[in-house]
Amino acid sequence: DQVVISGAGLWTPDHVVTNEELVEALNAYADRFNTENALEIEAGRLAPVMKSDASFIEKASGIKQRHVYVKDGILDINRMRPRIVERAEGELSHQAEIALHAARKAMAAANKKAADIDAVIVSCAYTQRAYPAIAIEVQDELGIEGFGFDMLVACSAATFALHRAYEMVRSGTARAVMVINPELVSPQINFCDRDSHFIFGDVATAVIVERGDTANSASVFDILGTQAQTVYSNNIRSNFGYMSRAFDTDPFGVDKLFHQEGRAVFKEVCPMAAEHLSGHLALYGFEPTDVRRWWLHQANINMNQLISKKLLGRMPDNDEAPIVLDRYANTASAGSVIAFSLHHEDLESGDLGMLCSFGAGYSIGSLLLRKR
Ligand code: CO8
Repeated sequence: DQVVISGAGLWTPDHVVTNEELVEALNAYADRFNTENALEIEAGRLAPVMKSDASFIEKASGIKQRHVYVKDGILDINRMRPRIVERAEGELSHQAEIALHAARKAMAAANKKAADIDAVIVSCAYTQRAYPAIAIEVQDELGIEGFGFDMLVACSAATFALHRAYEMVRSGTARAVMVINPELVSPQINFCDRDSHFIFGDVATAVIVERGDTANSASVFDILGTQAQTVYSNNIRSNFGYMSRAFDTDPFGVDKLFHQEGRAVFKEVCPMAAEHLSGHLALYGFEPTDVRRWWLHQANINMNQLISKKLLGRMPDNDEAPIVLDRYANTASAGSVIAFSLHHEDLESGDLGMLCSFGAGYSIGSLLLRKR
């Protein structure tokens, strides 16, 4: 009754926004805002818009650029958000479209047809609507019989969905499960805020989880075990939700967008993640030094280095703990799956790997994998 990961798919949006482009737009916006509101700012009744700095961004985060689904509008100082055309109800939704790109790649990698798959989970930081589930739309497009559902766990949406897929296959509910993470997060970024305008990018990832005895792809990983942990924190929040319409506050206010206490998150999450990972390994009689590859959550390079240092007692190299956030930025839950997608084919039979997410919630999720 071994459960395996037999294929992964990665879809990267065509459009790139560099740190320099983002900073130029925010600084032009800040200049205009601060000039137009000089009197109010001077009197202390309005806060100035603070300017950003590309070298700060790279040093503080490791991010050099991000891919976005739609670039138009993001750098327009009269808009400061992507311009995405709403589609009619009969058309394929934006999020289902990017989910499908990744799903088809994962099916090809795992050597699976629609008829081999019994369930679809779409799991990400935001879904573009409440219902019908994006997963059911994707299931229909792919011609998969069975069932689908959406789930939201912010940064740990991908790992927590893989956990559910593992349980579904293990219990016999499904022969194979498609887990998709269409992280279309750019509409939730406050591009006017220097603290967070640089953090995120869009992407879609997908993974096939199936029974070990049906797996027939080039790269198969046994799932040795899954572990999860959540601890409530207000330090990373988005207050956007279906209640906004009823509140007598601005339904588009900045508190409805991603905001965080980045320093506090850094301090609190790093030790939690390191302890979680060593605890997960200890359950199976392994030490951190037994792990050949770490596919870590991609939020901040300094965070990953600190966690790895706590685990290994030294800095890992890019072969042990690949970093993808220089190119992709933080892609909410998909970061560790991007790292897995791009860096798993070289592993040898018996090599151990750890896939792990950590972030908003707080939430931590991990899967201990072994190459067949
Ligand atoms: N340019 C210039 N200066 C800046 C900028 C900027 N862009 N941004 C901040 N500064 C200033 C600050 O204002 C501060 O000034 P002062 O000292 O005068 O107050 C100074 O630089 C130092 O700021 P920080 O202390 O905040 O700088 P840090 O070194 O801590 O770096 C980071 C900031 C990069 C945010 C860092 O704290 C970090 O990465 N923390 C961890 C964050 C994290 O992991 N968050 C989880 C993200 S949530 C997630 O992954 C998924 C959520 C769901 C998706 C949402 C999609 C939209």
